[in-house]
Amino acid sequence: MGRLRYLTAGESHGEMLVGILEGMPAALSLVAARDIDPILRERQQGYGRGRRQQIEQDAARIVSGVRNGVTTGAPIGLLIQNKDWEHWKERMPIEPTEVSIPAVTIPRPGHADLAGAMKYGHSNDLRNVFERASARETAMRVAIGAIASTLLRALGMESISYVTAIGGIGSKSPEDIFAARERLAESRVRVFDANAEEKIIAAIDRAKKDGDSVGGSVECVVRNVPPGIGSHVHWDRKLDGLLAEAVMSIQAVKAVEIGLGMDAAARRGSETHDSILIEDGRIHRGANNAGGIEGGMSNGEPIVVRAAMKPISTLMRPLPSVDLATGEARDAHIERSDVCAVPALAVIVEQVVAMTIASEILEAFGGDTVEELTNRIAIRRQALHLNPVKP
Ligand code: EPS
Repeated sequence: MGRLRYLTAGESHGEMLVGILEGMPAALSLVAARDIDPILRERQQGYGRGRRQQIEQDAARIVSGVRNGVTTGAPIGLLIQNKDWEHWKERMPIEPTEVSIPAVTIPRPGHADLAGAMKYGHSNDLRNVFERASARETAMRVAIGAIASTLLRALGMESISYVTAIGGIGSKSPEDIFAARERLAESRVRVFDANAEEKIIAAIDRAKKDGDSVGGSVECVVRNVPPGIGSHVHWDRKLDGLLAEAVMSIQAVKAVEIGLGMDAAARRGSETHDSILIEDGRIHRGANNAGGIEGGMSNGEPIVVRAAMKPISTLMRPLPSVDLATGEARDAHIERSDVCAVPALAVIVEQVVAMTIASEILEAFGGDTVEELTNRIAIRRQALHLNPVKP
């Protein structure tokens, strides 16, 4: 369930995205330009993105809940302007208008267009569906997640996210991913493996030339998460379930894995479970196939979450569809879009994972100030320094 709540509002080509984050403790140092905007810029990166990312320079404006660079404990209000709105004012009016607005009536297979039209009665203009369905909304989720990440860092945690495959081309990760972090900043597709990068870029170029798109997969790791967040006692308190929901809710995500994930199905138990070892009174694990979660609770090992993204559904060489205005068979609507947004997905997954973990930390440890939270987490960590059993 968690103690952090948030809401987002806003359309892709509306005036702005709006967010409210409720439940952050007081006394967290928070500066948008330092803690949020660099991550918003990371979300805009990646080879294969469309022209929109050249128009936008996403930056968050904090409008409440922070005073003199420090959280007060009140709800944090956030705004992100859509620069592109300047070009869309006439097509996205809030007030009734006499100006005729061109309608989109041919749904794109894979997009929210058709299902949203059937649900909300928008078959006369699918824009009423896809403006909100657009992954532009993830800019606000990332801004809110960046605040959660700031809290996690203040509590001694660290996260990383990277691309593991695009268009079926896999990228290998080094042994120590945190030490190799710099390599991700140098990569145009957020991979560790420079050979894979070249092949991936060629695949994106080929897809673009063919009027097509590509998907891929990403991985996110958070280390130093205290043990015992989430719970085994009830289905809706399980950390893996909460992470799966948060990550699966990201636009275009079709699968979520924790630790070994799908690979565990083909293994024997002895090859799957992580031995429990003790050294100098400290418990540690032989491996981390569980991805840091056992019984729906964090076990102190790094949390490992993976997600798979389908290829973007707007195709410049469109698939067959139907014009909902006439009932005629037509090619699907074409809208400016990306060929590949998998590097952006990595950033988004990292921030929604941070949001879920921060929320569950607050649920488990309570605390109205960062200091209270820090002290309570320290007590939990102590609990694991077992003394070897003496007769
Ligand atoms: C996005 C902005 C959008 C798309 C993308 C995500 O910009 P525009 O529609 O103006 O080109 O690039 O949205 C989609 C792929 C989609 O299907 O809606 C962003 O900022 O992430």
